[in-house]
Amino acid sequence: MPKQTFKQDSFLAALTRQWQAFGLTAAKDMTRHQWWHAVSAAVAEQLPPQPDSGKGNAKAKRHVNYISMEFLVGRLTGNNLINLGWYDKVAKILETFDLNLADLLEEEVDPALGNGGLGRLAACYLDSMASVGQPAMGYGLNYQYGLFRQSFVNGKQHEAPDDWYRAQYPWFRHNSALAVKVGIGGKIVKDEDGKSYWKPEFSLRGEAWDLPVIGYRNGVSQPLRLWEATHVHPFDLQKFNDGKFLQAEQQGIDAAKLTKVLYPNDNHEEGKRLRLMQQYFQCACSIADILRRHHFLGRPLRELPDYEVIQLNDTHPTIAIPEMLRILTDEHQLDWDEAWHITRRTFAYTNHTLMPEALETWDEKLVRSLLPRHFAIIKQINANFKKRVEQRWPGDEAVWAKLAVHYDKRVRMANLCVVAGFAVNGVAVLHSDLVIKDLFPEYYALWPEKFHNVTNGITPRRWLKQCNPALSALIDQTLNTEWVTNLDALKGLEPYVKDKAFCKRYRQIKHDNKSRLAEYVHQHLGITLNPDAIFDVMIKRLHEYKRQHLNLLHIIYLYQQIRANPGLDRVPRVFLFGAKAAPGYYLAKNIIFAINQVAEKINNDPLVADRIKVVFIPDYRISVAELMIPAADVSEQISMAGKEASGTGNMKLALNGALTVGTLDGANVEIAEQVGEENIVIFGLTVDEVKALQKKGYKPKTLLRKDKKLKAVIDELASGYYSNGDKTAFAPLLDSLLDGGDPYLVLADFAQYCEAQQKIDTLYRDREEWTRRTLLNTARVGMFSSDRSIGDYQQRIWQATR
Ligand code: 26W
Repeated sequence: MPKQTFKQDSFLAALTRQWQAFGLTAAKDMTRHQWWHAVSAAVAEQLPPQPDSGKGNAKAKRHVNYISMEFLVGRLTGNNLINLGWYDKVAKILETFDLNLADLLEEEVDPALGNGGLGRLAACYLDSMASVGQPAMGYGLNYQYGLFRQSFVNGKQHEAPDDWYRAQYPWFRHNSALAVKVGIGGKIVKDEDGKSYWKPEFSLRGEAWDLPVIGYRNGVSQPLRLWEATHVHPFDLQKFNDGKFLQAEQQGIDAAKLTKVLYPNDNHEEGKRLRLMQQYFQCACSIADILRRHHFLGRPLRELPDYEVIQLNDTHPTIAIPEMLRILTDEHQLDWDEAWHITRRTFAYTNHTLMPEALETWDEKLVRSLLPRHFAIIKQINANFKKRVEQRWPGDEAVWAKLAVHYDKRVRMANLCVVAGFAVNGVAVLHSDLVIKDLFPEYYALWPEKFHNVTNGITPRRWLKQCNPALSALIDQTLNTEWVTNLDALKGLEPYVKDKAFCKRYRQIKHDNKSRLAEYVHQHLGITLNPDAIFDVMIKRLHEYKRQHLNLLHIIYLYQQIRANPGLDRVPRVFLFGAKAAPGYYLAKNIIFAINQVAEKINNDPLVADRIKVVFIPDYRISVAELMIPAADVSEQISMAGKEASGTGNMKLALNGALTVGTLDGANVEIAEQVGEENIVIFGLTVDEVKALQKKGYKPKTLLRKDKKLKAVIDELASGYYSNGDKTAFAPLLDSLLDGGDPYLVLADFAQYCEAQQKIDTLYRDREEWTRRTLLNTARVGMFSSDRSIGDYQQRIWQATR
């Protein structure tokens, strides 16, 4: 496809139409926010119409349908300008109005349509698919409220709704012609021929809102299609005609609630009715759309898997599988075997977590009442599969109890994906091994060919080019090659570890990025940071398994050391946190509170001087990540081994020249392999050691008796020292570590973690050696480009023979 050319005249004309629409008389009367809106809308207007038919895709290259409940795309205007190659041109035009483009871009509210890693990964993958020329559509939900806004009130997390004004978002194209009707509830009835079909109780309307996903300077733009639930007026004609207007309207109001809000859970499933309705609504709209495109192109149904693949981003969109079967059998009159044959070659499933509490299962009553026909289909799948299991493990009820799709009155979504899909993948080598060994060993015995690994990746467009312009410019000048679409080219930086002038510039850029973050912190929190201190960054959702509290215990330990020895020589360190806790996750919120209370004490203790600062940046989101990542010296990746499927923040931080302190978990293992063991600080129990310890019986209290330093830390937390004398303030946290048995082995890894941190301190003192090691991180993490991940998906899953 030809590159998109920027037309200055049309852009200026569009800009004029924008301020006129605001009711103003001149461009200069626009507020900054209006300017951002006008510029974005004027650029959006210049994009070509988005091909949604997928006409270009041939059998040789299947079209990808990436269905995900979450897409954390981040701010779009800057990113789209960069990918289009129009950034400088637009910046120049704005200069003639005395405006700075970078400042304007700060006006954009992040579309926060996701929780954490899974949602951000989906956004990186859309960027890469467009950039490498993989025809694709993203399918998701257009939530009115994204992830809640976080603030701290007396150190405690406070949640406010995130109304991101989607109705006015300039990048949306509303595609009203694509509305889909979706039934819910009701029952199965028989027609005259004795054939049963589904008669829903009521229907909703799904309206398509498209965001453009723009490939990097290749003229490609493909849609991310987000569905909004609305209703047809009058909603219930029967009631309406009976004069029950309000009642008729009420159902409509209920319908529109469906896409109101994103569930703020990450790695915790709640089994809520509205959530299942959201899932089904999204899947029904998306499957209808995929089939509409397929029919439009005149392609026979049985060839669907030759042209289309549906990638399920975790189990959240699993209900798409019975929906496909329902449409093929009930609406297209295919027999079961044929429908099954089509379906099982179309769906592929990515697993993103092994946490038992995150694996979705649904109460059969709920499924039956909302989706009676789908429930019947699931039972059919289950019955057919049971025969297969019976052949392989005759009479073995224990195996069936594990493998069944429907068992004990519950429907298990992960099992449904494995049984009905052609591929299952984990998201890092270690995690994919555990998927086979711990989660699905029997399925692996049945179908070894279904199982794959695709190690996660991140887009270099947003996570280096955009967020770290100074480093990008240095790389441009140094390498003189297009590294943005070929991240392995960063290897070319390796020889520069010996180039003093280069290293000085690399170090200076980090320093400048730290100053930029310090300015933000000062402006928003009134805390002054020293950019010569080590910036130690921990950014990710708040969860016990990620162990933000391990970081906290070490901070307290350091603080105690300084008090015991006021002359202690430690490199000044700023501990920065960014994390949201699910509103119902009591313990996670208690950890936030503890960090904030400890921060308060330490930051105001004159004895500490500048040696430790603790800053919890509120409302962590993509735009804040873009500020923190380029400013990090140290990257905290300290989950209990075996629990973090991959992590992607680890990749972003390493790429931007932070040294990882981490456990051998998720993609840390592969990062260590790439950068070399001297360029990463690994500590802690390995997966095998974790298993062995848990088998042997782990007693945190025994450990506490042996480790005096650790005991002092725990005792001080419990003493009221950080909570104005309130000894119960951190009881949830302390109880989980002690009486609760410390399920994530925080205390067990404490000593090694402190050693690792001491090593960082020592290393940092030798500025040249530090620079060498961080530069080798930047140079050697090219394989974590999401372009490589997409290549792996193509090769191992999407384009593999079926
Ligand atoms: C049903 C509630 C729920 C919601 C979200 C359960 C599970 C999830 C996600 C699967 C959690 C998640 O975001 N997992 C993260 O996925 C990333 C992308 O693969 C990985 O890098 C992270 O390690 C993993 O925690």
